[in-house]
Amino acid sequence: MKITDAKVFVCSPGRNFVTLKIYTDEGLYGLGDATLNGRELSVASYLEDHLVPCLIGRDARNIEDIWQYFYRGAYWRRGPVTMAAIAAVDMALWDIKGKALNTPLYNLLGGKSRHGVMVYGHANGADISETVDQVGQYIDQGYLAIRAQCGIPGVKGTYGVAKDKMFYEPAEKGLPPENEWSTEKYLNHIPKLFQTLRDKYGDDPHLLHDCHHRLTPIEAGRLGKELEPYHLFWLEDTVPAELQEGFRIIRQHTTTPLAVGEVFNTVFDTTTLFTEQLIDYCRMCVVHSGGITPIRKIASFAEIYRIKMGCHGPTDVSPVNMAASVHFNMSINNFGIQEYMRHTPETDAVFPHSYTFRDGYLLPGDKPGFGVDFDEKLAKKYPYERAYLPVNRKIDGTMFDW
Ligand code: GCO
Ligand code: MG
Repeated sequence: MKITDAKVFVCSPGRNFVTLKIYTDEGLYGLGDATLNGRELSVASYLEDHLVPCLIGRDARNIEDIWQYFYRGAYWRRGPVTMAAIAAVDMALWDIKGKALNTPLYNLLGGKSRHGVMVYGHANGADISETVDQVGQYIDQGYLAIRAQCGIPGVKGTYGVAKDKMFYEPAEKGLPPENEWSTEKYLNHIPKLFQTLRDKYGDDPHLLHDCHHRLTPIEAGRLGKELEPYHLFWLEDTVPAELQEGFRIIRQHTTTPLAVGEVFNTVFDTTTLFTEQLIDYCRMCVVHSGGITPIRKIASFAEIYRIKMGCHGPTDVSPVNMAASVHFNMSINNFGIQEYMRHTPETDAVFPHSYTFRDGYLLPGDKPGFGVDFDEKLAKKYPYERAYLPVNRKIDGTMFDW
């Protein structure tokens, strides 16, 4: 089965997405997601200018070899742009294989390990009471797990507090907006949020929280310790993700489960964390870690250390990635949870998909491959619009992590 063509589409049905479509001489095509928030056009160029020319004429069935050709065969490796581009190729080839064998992807990855993929939704509010109400709304919709973020008094524009409650979107059109940050105020406030949530909703809902890489290891240790009475499902991205050794300090101070990995690109980002058992959940994303082929190997590596997968699934990757992630999660034993931020109706219309949400779980459906399509005609109505994630400064103006 020869690859005859591959096209890259950049569209913006509510936000920007980069989509790869690979065509074969047997009339089958496959879809891959290549979206990298705020850097979409770099990945589109990487694909169009550097990968697509090398793809034409290759046998679409040889997924492992094509992955190694683009990763191992290249001198310049790793990094989010490279890995998102390789991931799109890899995803599209798995989609084609599923269609060629007329079976949903999870069957090719070992079959079902569970009846559905437990997901967590994003509750957020300007203050504690608004967030508490939002958590209640997610519980009412059947969610079993909810991430809770809230505004910090005296701080403008805190991470995770959205303008649109249901369709949280961190990027903004135009140039990067500036947010404000105070670690002191944040650390004093967040335990109160979780105390209120447990008082109101009891022990059952799984509660999660994302620090978005803003703490030092000892600050993370303090927060984890103060949150212990509220038994979080996980505390995410406490320190900058590059600082693998920092997790040793956090672990010495708290039993709150730790999650990290949404900005990781290869297995080499995980080695210290896995082998020293410094985290509980690996949050790598199918698209940003090079596709289905490598993330399966990463999950197997994590399994040895009893670390579970909790894949990144924000609105800033497309339903193609979400479907790939659901199939992958269905198949592995060490599945923990899947992040699920709902896409807007505009996005869903451009990417019709067979996965559905029911009673706290995503179900993959039984269409062959990923079960996602791409409406090219509709996508043309939504051209690319420049948009950036915010940047972040301390209250005194010092540049900080966003
Ligand atoms: C999450 C993430 C996102 C990121 C976003 C950046 O846990 O979902 O932290 O909200 O900020 O994906 O592009
Ligand atoms: Mg996060």
